[in-house]
Formats: sequence, structure tokens, C-alpha cells
Amino acid sequence: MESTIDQRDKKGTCSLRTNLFSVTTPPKTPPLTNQFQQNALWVVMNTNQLSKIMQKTFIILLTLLLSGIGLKSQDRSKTVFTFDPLPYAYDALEKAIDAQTMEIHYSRHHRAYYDNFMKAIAGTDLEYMSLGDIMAHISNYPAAVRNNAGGYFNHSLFWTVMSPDGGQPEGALLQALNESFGSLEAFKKQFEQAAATRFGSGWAWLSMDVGGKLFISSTPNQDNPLMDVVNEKGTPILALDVWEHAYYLRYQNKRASYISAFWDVVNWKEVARRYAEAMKHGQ
Ligand code: MN3
Repeated sequence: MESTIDQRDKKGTCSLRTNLFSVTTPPKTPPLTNQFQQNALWVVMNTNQLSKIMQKTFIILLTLLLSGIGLKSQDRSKTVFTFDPLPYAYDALEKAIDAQTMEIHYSRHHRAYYDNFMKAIAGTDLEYMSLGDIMAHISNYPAAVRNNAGGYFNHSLFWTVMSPDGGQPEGALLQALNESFGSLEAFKKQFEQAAATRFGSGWAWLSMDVGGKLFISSTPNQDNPLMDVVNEKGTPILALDVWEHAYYLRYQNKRASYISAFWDVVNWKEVARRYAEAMKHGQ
């Protein structure tokens, strides 16, 4: 940029201009005769420049505003993962599980899985995913996510499929159990077998596969049938925790006794609801 000095301004007031911003005086403009005219011209010229700058500023601000709105419309909202209250009192399942076990299991074990799941996904894309999507792609994530997402989901399901008065399987669910396993008793026997033979810590499951058929499986640790890492995938509708923390205070090493007592507190109404829900979603 080449600077020029307006030779007409002997006093040097407001005279330094750059070629970039200077507006060429029209040839027909009469010669300036006094300071007032000079100043008036300067104001007009600079008003024009100011107007252009304001126009540019306005366009820039409008662009920023519109792109801001655009970005906002693409904003994803975080998934709300809740730590739900136990649907009954700690001592409600006494006929199968003692109150102290329930309290420790819910308020410490389950709580720790939930808290650690929240920590494991903090600041990651998983905060915006559904639990189902996380499970379906669990092999992509660190062990902390697999263990704690699993622990959070599995216990949330477990509490709901137990109740002090859960009734008996009936209707479409009973029919499906009969068709898949031969009889209700045969189903129970096979489920107990899966729970009893799970080596170490894990879970037993009744699930529906993609073809709508019921099947029994067991998984180690906090894995479940929704995870892409398990062989037998499906939608779980009944779960039994066979970690020692689930039964040791009352049953010690007698896992089989805990498993057979479980039938006294199964919430068959909830299992039937989950069965109907899974059928509806084609799973
Ligand atoms: Mn547990």
C-alpha cells in the first residue's frame, strides 16, 4: 500500500490516507476553498468507507449467525442414563434373597457399575448413544465400557424381573416356553443348568433370537446377549445374576439352592411384557 499525502491539506489534519481506501475526487469537483469544505469532503468519503465496512460486518455477522443456527440444529443431545430406584423394598424378596444382600447388591455393586459406566463414557461419543447401540458395538470399546455398561444394564434388568408376587407364566409366553423347551418344567431345568454351570462369575439368560425363538444361554462377567462379543445373541427377557455377591451371605457356596429359590420371586408379568415387546420389535 502506497501512502499519499493530500497536498491541499497544509495543516495535516486527517490527511493521511492509503490508496486502498482513498476515493478519487471526481474531476469536476470544484477546488476546495476552505477548511470547512475539506472536512466536509473527508466526512462524506469516510462515511462511504464506514458504510462499506458496516455492510461487510453485517454480512459476516449474518453468516456467523446462520452457520451458528445450522450448527445448533445439528447438535446431538446426550442420552440420559438413569440409576433407577429398586422397584420394591430391600426385604421384599426375602423368600429367596435376604435384605442385606439386596441392599449391598443394589446400592453398592449396581451403583458402582453405573458410576463407572458414566466415567468410562464421559467426553466420548458414547454419551450420545443408546444402551442398545453401545451393546451392539461393544467390541469397539475399552474393557471399562464393556464391564460397566454390562453391569449397569444387567442389574437394571435383573431387578425388574423379580417381584414378591410375580405370578406364573401364562398366555403367549407360556405357549412360547412350551414350544421352545417342551414344558415349563423342562425350561426351568435347562435354565438352572445354565446358571449352575456358568464357571466363575456371570449370568443366565432367557432371550429371544432374531427369528422370534426363545433360547437359554449364559455369559461370563457382565456380558449379555445384546453384546456383539457373545455367540448367542438376542433380546434378554429374564436374567439371573450368579456372581457370588448375589447370594453368598445366605447361600454361601450353594449356588444351586439360590437358583431354585429364584423361581419364587420371578416377576412373570414383567417377563411376559418384555416377551411381547420383543415380539413387537421383531426380535
Ligand atoms: Mn450382581
